[in-house]
Amino acid sequence: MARPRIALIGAGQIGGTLAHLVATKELGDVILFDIAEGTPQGKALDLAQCGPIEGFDATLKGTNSYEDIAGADVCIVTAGVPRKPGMSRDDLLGINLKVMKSVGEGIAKYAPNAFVICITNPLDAMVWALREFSGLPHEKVVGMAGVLDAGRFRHFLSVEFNVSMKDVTAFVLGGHGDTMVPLTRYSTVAGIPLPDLVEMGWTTQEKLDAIVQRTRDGGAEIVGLLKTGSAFYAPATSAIEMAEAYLKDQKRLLPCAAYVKGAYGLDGMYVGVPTIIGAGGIERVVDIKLNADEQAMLDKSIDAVKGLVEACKGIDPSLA
Ligand code: A3D
Repeated sequence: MARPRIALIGAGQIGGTLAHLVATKELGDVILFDIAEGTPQGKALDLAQCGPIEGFDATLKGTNSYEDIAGADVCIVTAGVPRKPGMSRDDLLGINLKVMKSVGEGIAKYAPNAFVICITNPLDAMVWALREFSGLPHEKVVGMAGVLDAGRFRHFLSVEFNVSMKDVTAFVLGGHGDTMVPLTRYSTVAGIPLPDLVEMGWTTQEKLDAIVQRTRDGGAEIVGLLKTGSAFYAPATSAIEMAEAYLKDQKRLLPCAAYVKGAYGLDGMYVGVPTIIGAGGIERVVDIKLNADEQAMLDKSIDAVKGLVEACKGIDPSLA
């Protein structure tokens, strides 16, 4: 059987890291696309030369032509601009919306059967716009944010508790922004929920609240340190987990920015929710029970996403 074809639209910091991960994990052959001439070609050649040393079998091709993504099984989209210090994700909306239009049209023409994972910010609005521009089925177009946000939460918790990161699970809902909702009740150390760990004296409510806030600000903390762009290693590895779940039909339960119609009382919008990813793409949106406080936080986050979607419609009337 031929190797899967994985198209990476955007060959910047995340795109290059994605290409390396796809090759080392032997998930398939890589097509690295970018509008910058020479960048995808140079990165693809550099990475291909890791092959004999790392011992992977994968071809890597850099291109400036959408024709080369033809027949891709997975497309991971990072095209656009990242944040600089002092910028919010929402400041990127105008520029990245135009990018989503060209990317969506390219995918529709050359890779209409692909599972598409969007990473470009502001995430929840961009994945919605990308789906609109591409016209692909909703279950095949999804945004990466929850896996990363949960990964950040799990990392901070494992340091606080001095336990293996492998034993920490975490749940994050809502939009990928300041209003994201890390759910402590559904986050655990090997099944013990965080509120119980507070009662057991493993941490205090104040420390837990500070970790929740640090998770919400996790992207900005890295932007502030890097100064020239935003996080790229963990965002890339998070998208790879989703791509692998699709390619290997793993039926993983992963938090993603998925199209939600019915669940959580929503009437068709993209927002971060727990999902099952398998060969069908987003096979199920998991509608967990929220208490009044959690629902209020989610409602606030949903309102923030709706505001961004309306702003997109204002910029590009074809989306209205
Ligand atoms: P960067 O290293 O600048 O790479 C972006 C690439 O996109 C560059 O190589 C550009 O040349 C290319 N590009 C620009 N316009 C187009 C176009 N029309 N078609 C094709 N390629 C184009 O950025 P990055 O890789 O660090 O980040 C990429 C995106 O991911 C940004 O929007 C970030 O804000 C976003 N991001 C999201 C998360 C989430 O958790 C959702 C995390 C980190 C970054």
